[in-house]
Amino acid sequence: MPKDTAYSNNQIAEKLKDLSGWRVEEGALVRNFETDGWPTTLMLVNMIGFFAEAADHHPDLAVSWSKVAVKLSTHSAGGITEKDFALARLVDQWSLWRPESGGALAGTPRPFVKSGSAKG
Ligand code: H2B
Repeated sequence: MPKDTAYSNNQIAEKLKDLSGWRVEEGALVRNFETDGWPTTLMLVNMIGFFAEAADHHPDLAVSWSKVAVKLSTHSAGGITEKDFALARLVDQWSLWRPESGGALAGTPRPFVKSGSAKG
């Protein structure tokens, strides 16, 4: 399957099994995050923005004080493609990353970024 071809609903449902936290809404892959406030929200937005630009694939972001909603679709394909799944995996991997416990890095004591509810 070329990476620019939109997946069928069945293919998307199958691939979502390996990507918990994401859902399909209005033809896009969507995930919500919650943060401990505006500074963390902006850090998260910038991190996603960095990957998006490096990848040349850009999500829609809905940003409020302690919430970031990430919406991924491939405009040129008119649907959800492997590009969207690839970027979703990157966002998941790094937005929820924390240092391993017992390692050299203590990790922030703040709530920082966590998975948000589907209601936004
Ligand atoms: N992002 C998304 N989400 N869909 C696209 O079709 C798309 C994109 N196209 N980022 C890219 C940029 C294209 O416009 C450039 C020229 O590569």
